Amino acid sequence: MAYRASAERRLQSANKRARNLVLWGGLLALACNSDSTQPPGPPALVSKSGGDAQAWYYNNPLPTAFTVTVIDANATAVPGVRVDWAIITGNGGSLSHTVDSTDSKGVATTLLTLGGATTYVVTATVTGLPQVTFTATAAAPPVRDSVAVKDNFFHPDSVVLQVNDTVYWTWAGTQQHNVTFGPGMASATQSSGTYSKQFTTPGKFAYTCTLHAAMKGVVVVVN
Ligand SMILES: [Cu+2]
Repeated sequence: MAYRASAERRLQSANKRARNLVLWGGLLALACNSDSTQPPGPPALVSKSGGDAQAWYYNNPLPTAFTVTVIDANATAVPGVRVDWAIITGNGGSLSHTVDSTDSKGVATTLLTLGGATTYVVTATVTGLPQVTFTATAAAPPVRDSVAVKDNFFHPDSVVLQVNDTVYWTWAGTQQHNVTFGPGMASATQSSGTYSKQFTTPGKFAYTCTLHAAMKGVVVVVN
């Protein structure tokens, strides 16, 4: 009986060692598979990785570039692949690149500037692979925007308007607040009333209430 028990213990212990060996072998195999020094194979897939389906304003660059990623059959990024970009719908639009080459992460980009059309279709082509299609739409920017100064937030906290137009802030809370873009570009600190400012250059202009650091807003001025 004692002999049998000790034989079982030896067997269990041998099984444990065998399981450990299998486990380590598996981990080693995984480590070898993820060897990143393996050069990528030929391009197998082009996929969209950013910028599709933006709605923006006539005659302005989109906020985000169109981006594609090229991978091989093992999903490894392929650098140095030629990507041709073309506008197939959209009069007056233009692209920052009509030819780009994928970078070390397999990524190629182009930035579309909208023209006077309302709908745009842009293709990304890698020879021998299915084409990828991006869309964008354009509309006229708002000509005037109003912002409520509340306790303790701006509503809305982001507005878009066309260059040379004006934003109007109206105090709508009970506490004191201000609209401050920076030195020499600020409203009074007040609990009622209005403030307005004309914007004569395109860009993104952030502002805050200096009494309440969490009160933040931005004015986006487009062409
Ligand atoms: Cu405030």
